[in-house]
Amino acid sequence: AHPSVGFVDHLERSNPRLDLEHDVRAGLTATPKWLPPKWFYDAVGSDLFTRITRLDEYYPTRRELAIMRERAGDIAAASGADTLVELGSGTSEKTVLLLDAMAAGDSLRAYTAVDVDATTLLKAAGRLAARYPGVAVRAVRADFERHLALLPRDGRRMVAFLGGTIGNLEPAARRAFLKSLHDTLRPGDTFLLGADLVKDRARLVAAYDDASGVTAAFNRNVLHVVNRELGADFDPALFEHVALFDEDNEWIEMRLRATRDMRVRIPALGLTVSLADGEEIRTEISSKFRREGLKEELGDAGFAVQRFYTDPAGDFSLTLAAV
Ligand code: AVJ
Repeated sequence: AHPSVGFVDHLERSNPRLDLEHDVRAGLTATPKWLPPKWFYDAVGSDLFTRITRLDEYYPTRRELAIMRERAGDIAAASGADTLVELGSGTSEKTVLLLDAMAAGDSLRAYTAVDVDATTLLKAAGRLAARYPGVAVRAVRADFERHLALLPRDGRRMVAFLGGTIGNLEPAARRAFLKSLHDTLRPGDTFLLGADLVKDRARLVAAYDDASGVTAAFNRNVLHVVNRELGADFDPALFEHVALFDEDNEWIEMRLRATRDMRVRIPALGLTVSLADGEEIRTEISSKFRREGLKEELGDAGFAVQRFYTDPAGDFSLTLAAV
């Protein structure tokens, strides 16, 4: 990382291996079976996700970037922020667009990147520190569902949560997240939320079941992770990738469907899991939103929508909300 990047680690005493053991035991002994999406993202999974963002069918990344290109100046001005805090920072180009707009308005003083992965974090923060001399760049290793209260509180902050990642949270977890985020902000601070929108079913499903099978590989990768980390003997090739749109909940569900009866041993858990032919493991939900629903959910958490932006096709949204 760049020498001027301050690093704080709130996950120092956490134990990802224990978390994985807990999740896999809970999810694979439940009916129906499930695994949390956070375990997709080892090095291979992160690389597969990058490839997903470049697929023709996967519009969210491209659309969000288009909105940002068009609106970063307006967002920066409307927020009045001098400090950007980005949750799940990744490596994004979108951040640079926002920071450039804040810098152009002479308001940029600090940037804090928040992510669970130290490597991603330090790479991103290092790059930005070099690009914006004089700006205080911090890298905070933290879990956005647990450590919001520990984020640096100085400056007039805009907290950005982009990419549609909020869609991975179930409604109750989403409410809790928005509430605890609101609790840590002060009047004058703002929240910038990227959220995917409800649209034509066929396009939604295609975005999660691309013709070249990259998303299928991404989905099966969670089984490779469980094999490697917990010594399990899943045969990922025996699972079919399933992506469907749940009309009632308005979310995409990804599942892995067993194509025969099987028993899977997971030595680290002293557990053997039986799957029947056709049985599915739910691996992800990705909620799709409507403008009114976003306004209501943000309102319930104490936020007031200040700006709502979409791309020309109305595929994706950015909402700027005041505390
Ligand atoms: C990174 C959570 C925004 O839900 O669209 C992409 C993950 N899963 N394809 C999404 C994902 C399958 C993505 N998010």
